[in-house]
Amino acid sequence: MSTVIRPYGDTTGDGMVQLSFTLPLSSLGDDAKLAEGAAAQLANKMGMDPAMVVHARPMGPDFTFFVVYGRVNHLVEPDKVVVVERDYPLLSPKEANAAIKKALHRRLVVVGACIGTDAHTVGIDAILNIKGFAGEKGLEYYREMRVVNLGAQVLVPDLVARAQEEKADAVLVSQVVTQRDAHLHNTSEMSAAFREAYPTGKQPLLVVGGPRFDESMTETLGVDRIFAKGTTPGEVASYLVHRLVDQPSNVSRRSA
Ligand code: B12
Repeated sequence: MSTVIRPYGDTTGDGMVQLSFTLPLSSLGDDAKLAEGAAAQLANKMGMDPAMVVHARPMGPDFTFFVVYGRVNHLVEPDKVVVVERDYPLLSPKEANAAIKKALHRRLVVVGACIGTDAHTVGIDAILNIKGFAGEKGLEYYREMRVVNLGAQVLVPDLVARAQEEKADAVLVSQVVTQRDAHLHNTSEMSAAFREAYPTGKQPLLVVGGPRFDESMTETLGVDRIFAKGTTPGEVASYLVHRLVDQPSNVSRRSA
């Protein structure tokens, strides 16, 4: 039988949630009451009842940031939640190296970059740099991988050209800035450029990552895999081995 749960605030299942947003309204001086009323109205329309404005802070003369606390009646059905599960085994660096050596007889080539105007390199470096992330070494530590990290603000044509020059097996792209869906537009542009530059079925494995990606959007964005926040290098290395070494069709499409 499926279970339902509700948010927890003061007592179990009381439905209390907290919401924050900004409205283009002044809350300075006499404007304060109207601005708070507008915030409560929005929260009411979103299903919060009662909606208590617990914080209102002017953001300059014409904008106000609000925090609203209140009750919602929506039920959460955990059984109906759909998530992208890891569908490959987690390997140690030793296991990954051994699998690559045995199947490819050469090093697996990984080209990484942060594309567009995005200068947030900490995420891609966490995956690629030898020092790694969360206690795991990055892909540079893997003896059987050759990592080319192009850094920040790489233009898509330059990424494609370098991937071709390096004979990349996999291209790893990071996108952290999400303003105006830049991460989605840049990723779609990148995958389209690879489709155009390579013969069908010969392009490198395209992997994208960043904290605000929806992992289920691979088809929409034209990439093979999406990694979201909290990804560790070991997960990425294991995925690359799974796709490029364990699945023979992928090996041949790239070694041609
Ligand atoms: C550090 C930082 C910076 C540094 C970046 C330094 C650097 N060399 O990277 C500096 C100061 C330069 C900076 C600048 C800016 N920043 Co900034 N920055 C941050 C901050 C504080 C931390 C990001 C970070 O390093 N996280 C740690 C890493 C390890 O986490 P991660 O990126 O999520 O990566 C993990 C996963 O997502 C995943 N992953 C990520 N990429 C990839 C790729 C692959 C292939 C894979 C497999 C996995 C993967 O694996 C990683 C490990 O688990 C965030 C806020 C925050 N707390 O997150 C804001 C933030 C990202 N910045 C922001 C903004 C707005 C800016 C600026 C526009 C500010 C400005 N007005 O100038 C500029 C933009 C510069 C530019 N051109 O990109 C916003 C973005 C908002 C949005 N909606 O897009 C944030 C969210 C802050 C905020 N709350 O407003 N920033």
